[in-house]
Amino acid sequence: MDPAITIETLKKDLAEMKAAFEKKTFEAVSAEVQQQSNLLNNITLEIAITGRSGVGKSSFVNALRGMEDYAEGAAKTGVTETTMVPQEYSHPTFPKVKFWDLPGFGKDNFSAEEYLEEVNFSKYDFFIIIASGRFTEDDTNLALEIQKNKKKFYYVRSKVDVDIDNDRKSKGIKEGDSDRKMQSEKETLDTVRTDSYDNLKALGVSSPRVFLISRWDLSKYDFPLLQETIEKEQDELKRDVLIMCLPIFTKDSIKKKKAAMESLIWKNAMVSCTVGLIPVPFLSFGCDIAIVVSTMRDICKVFGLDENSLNILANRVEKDVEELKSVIEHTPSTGKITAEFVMDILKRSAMWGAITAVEMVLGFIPLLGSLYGGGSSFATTFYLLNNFLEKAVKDAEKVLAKAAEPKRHK
Ligand SMILES: Nc1nc2c(ncn2[C@@H]2O[C@H](COP(=O)(O)OP(=O)(O)OP(=O)(O)O)[C@@H](O)[C@H]2O)c(=O)[nH]1
Ligand SMILES: [Mg+2]
Repeated sequence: MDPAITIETLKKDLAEMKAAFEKKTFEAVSAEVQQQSNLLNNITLEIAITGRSGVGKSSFVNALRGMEDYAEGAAKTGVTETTMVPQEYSHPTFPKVKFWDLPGFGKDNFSAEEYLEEVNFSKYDFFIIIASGRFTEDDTNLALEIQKNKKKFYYVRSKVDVDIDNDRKSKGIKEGDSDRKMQSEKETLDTVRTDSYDNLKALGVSSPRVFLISRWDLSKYDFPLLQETIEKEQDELKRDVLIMCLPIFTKDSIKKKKAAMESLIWKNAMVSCTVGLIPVPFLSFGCDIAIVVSTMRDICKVFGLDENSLNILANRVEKDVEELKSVIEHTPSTGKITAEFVMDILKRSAMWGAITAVEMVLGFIPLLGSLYGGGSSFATTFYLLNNFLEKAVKDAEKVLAKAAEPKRHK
């Protein structure tokens, strides 16, 4: 693996760690790091999707998981037979992240309080309340009850693609007339937005927030804003998990993922050096290669470079998965990221200069140096993972660009 990262970047990456050590004792940082290092496998995120019957709850769950409604294991849609049992659906690559398809409410004479009790509300991190037309008193009562229980909720207005299509047709705008179509779309979105605000205000909500979405394309309308809003309102660890697991629609989401991973990397590098100090053959330092391997695999998953995520993306943008894979230059498939792969990089000399530099930078945490064999175990792991991250980011940007290219007509 050739160096992809500069010393300046490495120094910047060490800043957060430096700040942590300045604020807290070594023991306190170590304890936190132990807890946070395996973030993606330790922290659960339970997301409740609720709303009246037929508003598109199950469809939204499928869209979040990047699944067709007819795929095996997808939430059943279009059927009105709902039971009072919440259905659990795991994120396709991060199983600790769960989407809960809650039963439709408002038809069984359940009060909001009874409904929430029935669906075991306390386990969810936040709620998404969907309406496909006007919001009703049922929706606002539910929101009020959620708020009473000190949980967050987000109003989502689904099926805006239907509104856009209906308006276009009623104005007599042809499918191919792209200028007028765009103008009409903007007008429809403005109208739906204003209507939803007014509608919720009339129901007594003082400053409503509503996010407009279509299950058919989460990169459009307000889904990216919804994602960003939810992220901002989570505590630090859940926010990082959310950032890591949500789909990439823009370069900005890649940037956010990178920052979250940088924070994870110094923690994982520390743990890798403390767990057992397993000596690496031929080298003068020890580290836990299994942790390095699993962090590299997580990096691939976070940036959508693993087989599963690439297939989901290919499906979403209706492209051949091989076409997307063809632009990946630096990151091996997750199956090839093994202990041998890591050892192989370690044995090559290209990076030793950089590692010496990291060791020098580490002078600011003398204790670290004395604990970890002069700092070289940490420096090596830290360098290796950040270099890998840099490369994954480059590949993720290329995949994003490729996915956005217009489809080739055969
Ligand atoms: N055009 C369009 N159709 C949607 C959208 N979301 C859902 N639908 C359709 O609306 C119908 C109902 O969707 P479901 O996801 O089954 O609704 P639900 O809220 O789970 O319904 P219940 O489980 O019965 O409460 C299905 O035919 C979906 O295909 C959307 O964003 N756009
Ligand atoms: Mg359903």
